[in-house]
Amino acid sequence: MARTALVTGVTGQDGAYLSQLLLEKGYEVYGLVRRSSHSEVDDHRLRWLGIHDDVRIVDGNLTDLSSLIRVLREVKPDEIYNLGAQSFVKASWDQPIVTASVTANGVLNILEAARFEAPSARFYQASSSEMYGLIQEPMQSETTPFYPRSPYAVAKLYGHWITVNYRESFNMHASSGILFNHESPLRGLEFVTRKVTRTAAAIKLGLASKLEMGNLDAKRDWGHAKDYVRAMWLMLQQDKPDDYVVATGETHTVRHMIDVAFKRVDLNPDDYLSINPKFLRPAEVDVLLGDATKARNQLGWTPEISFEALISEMVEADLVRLRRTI
Ligand code: GDR
Repeated sequence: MARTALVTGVTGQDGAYLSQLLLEKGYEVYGLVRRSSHSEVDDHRLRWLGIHDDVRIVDGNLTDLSSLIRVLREVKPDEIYNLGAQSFVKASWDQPIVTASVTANGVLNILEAARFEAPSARFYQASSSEMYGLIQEPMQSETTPFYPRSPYAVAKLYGHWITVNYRESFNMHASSGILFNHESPLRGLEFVTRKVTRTAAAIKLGLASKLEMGNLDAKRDWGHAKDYVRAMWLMLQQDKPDDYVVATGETHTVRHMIDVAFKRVDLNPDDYLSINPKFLRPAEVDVLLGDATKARNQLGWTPEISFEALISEMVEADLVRLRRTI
């Protein structure tokens, strides 16, 4: 019998790559989608990967407990991957209550639904390096204290701890993956890497003439989403649930990332770059650098795609997509 997985946030970057991985492994994959009255399912990422006909879409909403109970009763998953969230850090200052409802309380809702309807399902919570915020150690591991710096990060911290608590209280196989930034051609345009690779490609093709940015000095540990979804799956294959940092162990400034992207199209970013304060944040996370030793030792996980290869792939994909529009 094929194993069954339920993926929340299936239309996002990680949902798409994780679904692809699970389908390759022979799973039946169900994707939770919140439907609104005026829109079709936004499955462009699933289409990009050619798996839109293979993922079974089920309607539900992380803020609606009864919808989650219904879905789990129908799907009876062996594994639940909770990737759904309001995931844009900057937007969490504009919509802090929505962020708390989905990104924090949504985790409680799906854990409650799982406790009643699928108590033996294995559960993955998408936790975030943003929880380290104002970093308390130069390299962040599972034992580094948290110091969240945005409504988003505070909400993720709740999601992390309620997952740990349900594991300890109800003996659930619930794991939390503390993933550092991970990117790909399927990254949303609001995030910094994709904004930059898309703009570099657009300038190269004569479709744009400037790049307006926020804080260029911020440093991030950027990996490839395809590598990171493999770590999610590995966590749920372990005998015991646990928490794991997933990171590359390299950090780069936003400025350096811009240089790498523009070099790929033989342009000098200084000819186009300016700072627009509207992209600055009320409180910033200056630097993140992850220590994934535990994931390496216990899961056998190592990232395979380098930072340069990642940015290069993203610029390349944006050139392809934009050329189609000309
Ligand atoms: P982040 O990702 O907040 O780290 O969270 P993002 O790509 O939005 O920002 C990274 C850093 O770049 C700086 N920056 C800009 N960011 C954006 N979006 N736009 C700009 O113009 C810009 N200029 C500078 C930011 O200030 C920041 O320091 C991501 C999300 O995917 C979260 O959901 C996830 O949990 C974490 O990564 C790990």
